[in-house]
Amino acid sequence: MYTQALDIPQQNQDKGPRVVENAQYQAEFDARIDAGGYIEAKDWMPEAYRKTLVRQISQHAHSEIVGMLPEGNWITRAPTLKRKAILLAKVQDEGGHGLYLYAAAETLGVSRDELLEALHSGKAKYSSIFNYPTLTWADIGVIGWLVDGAAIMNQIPLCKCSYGPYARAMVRICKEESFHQRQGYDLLLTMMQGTDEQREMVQDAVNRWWWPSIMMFGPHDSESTHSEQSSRWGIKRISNDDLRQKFVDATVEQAKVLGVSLPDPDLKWNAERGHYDFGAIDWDEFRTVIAGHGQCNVDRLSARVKAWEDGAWVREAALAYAEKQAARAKAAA
Ligand code: FAQ
Repeated sequence: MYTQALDIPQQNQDKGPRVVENAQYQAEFDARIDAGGYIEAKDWMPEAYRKTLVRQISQHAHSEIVGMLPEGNWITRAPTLKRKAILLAKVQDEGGHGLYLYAAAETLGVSRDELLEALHSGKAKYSSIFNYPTLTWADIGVIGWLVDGAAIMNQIPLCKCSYGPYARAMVRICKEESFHQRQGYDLLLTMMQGTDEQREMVQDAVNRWWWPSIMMFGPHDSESTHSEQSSRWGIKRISNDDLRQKFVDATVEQAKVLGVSLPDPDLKWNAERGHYDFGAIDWDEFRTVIAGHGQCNVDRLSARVKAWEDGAWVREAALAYAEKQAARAKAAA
């Protein structure tokens, strides 16, 4: 159901006696990767490359649709019609990103049902960041500024990732994420020009979201299980730590313009490195969250499972309609 792949990628038919031919395919694949070229859905690819992409793209897709929940929580409470319309559009965009990404994963020979089953059973990961609660309206601005800001920093290099369908999906996603980041920053600028209470709300939200945003980039390079291989395959173009540093460097300046402080006493400019130094990350917290024990993991997953179950009639109706159309087309032929 819903599979976009027109057929099963070639490597699945090439098991057993055709090892020699696979070696030739492997050489062609390596040469294309080394030349910075793209691999397309119907090209031969090593099984491990395919599996890595299915893992990363599906986790990314899950993050987008789970990521709709913390902000969706505030649509009915947006303070003005303009902010409500912006937030509705943003949350809808995140749903769209999930759809492009599931479609990109499906080109690798997996079905959307399988991917969603992995999310619903807790087998598949989604981004740690979406397991934190949205307590005030300022959280909506801070998600746009910091969470979408971190997402863009991580996703721009993915526009040049070696797998064509993923890279192309990322181009459109990054354009939309850029609007998301700006609307968040604009919301915060407005609040910072308001009352003391509003400024305090912004500062409180920044204090709660800063460290989880820094964790979004994943473990230190030395602890990252997939980085070395993914970089060799041209999936990962910039390492977790380098992206995190780029994000910190850009964000400190934006915080100054906004007039908020960042909750890190060790944050200071290092002229020798030409970067901001920052404090130690609480990796225990990160590990707890990705193991399913963060503040909102249970709520997020149960909301997704409920949405899937409540939507069963839509999927059944769509299938029945498609079958009817196919039967009509056959009868007319
Ligand atoms: N959360 O070896 P690495 C968004 C896992 S989209 C949870 O370094 P890798 C838009 C990792 O999966 C946000 N798990 O892994 C939005 C692996 O576990 P596994 C999502 C994490 O893949 C905004 C293990 O740790 N973006 O925000 C996290 O090479 C606002 C070892 O890590 C993407 O998915 C984490 N933060 O690098 C939506 C971008 N970090 O699979 C709504 C695409 C690491 O072996 C509202 N993904 N892990 O069980 C990537 O770029 C990469 O997958 C990384 C991780 C960089 C996230």
